Amino acid sequence: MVEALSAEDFLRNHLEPGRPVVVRRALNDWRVPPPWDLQDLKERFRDAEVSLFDTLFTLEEVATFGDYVDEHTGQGDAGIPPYLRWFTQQSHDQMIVADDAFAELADDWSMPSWLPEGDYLLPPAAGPVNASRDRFPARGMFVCGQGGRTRLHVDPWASDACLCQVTGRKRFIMYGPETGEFLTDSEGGTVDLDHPDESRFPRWKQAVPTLDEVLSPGDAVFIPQGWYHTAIALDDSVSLTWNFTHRVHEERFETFLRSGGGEDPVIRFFLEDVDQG
Ligand SMILES: O=C(O)CCC(=O)C(=O)O
Ligand SMILES: [Fe+2]
Repeated sequence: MVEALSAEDFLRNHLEPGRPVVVRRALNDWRVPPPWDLQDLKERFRDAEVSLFDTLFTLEEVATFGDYVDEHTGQGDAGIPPYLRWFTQQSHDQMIVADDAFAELADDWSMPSWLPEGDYLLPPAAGPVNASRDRFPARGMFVCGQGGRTRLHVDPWASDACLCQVTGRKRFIMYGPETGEFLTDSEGGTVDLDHPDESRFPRWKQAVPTLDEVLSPGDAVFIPQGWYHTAIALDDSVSLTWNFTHRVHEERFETFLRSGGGEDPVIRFFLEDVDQG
């Protein structure tokens, strides 16, 4: 956890070696600094269609933004609410997109200053890009009521990720790639830390998290590729997040593409757009 981070420090000590970091008050210079008001977002996006997911990435339901906020926030009930993940376009057949909402919010925020401005392979871009304006894979607004969670997983596409906390507190727990032998089974399953199946993951307790922090509005976290992570909303929560691959990880990305990653619809969406000029 750090209070400030330079671009050079981030590149050398976090992005290149793949080390996570939470940066406190990383978002204070936004035109609209966090906390963002969930009721205000509800007024703006009330009738927009959004996708609701389970505690991982299974789509469960389509709702309106307003109905989700009315039904699943503000109460702090005992159950686990569905998780609203509203992604901008990242594949050709995606029906529900957050592009209009992101366009409307584009002036309000920007990527943390320590993230690279350019030299990305994913999304491929010659010049500078910013997740507040440009498409990135898994770029989305994530909303969930208190108690909502994302179960333990590793992000796809051999990519890194950034998450900006804009409303409420969220506990974020991360385990290094080397703990995979304890957290996964031979079928590629990952342990559910809320209901660990001891027969499938007999040694899961041997995995020790490297990072276990509560994000507050204004904090940002860097999630390096290969790190297992899980998140639990301690309050009604809103986050902005996106994935990316920078040129320093060219070899890793090429290996991913060669081993079948190039067939992934998200990868095709981003890489083909470039081919079309
Ligand atoms: O904030 C969360 O719920 C976790 C987000 C995340 O890790 C993801 O969407 O890949
Ligand atoms: Fe993730």
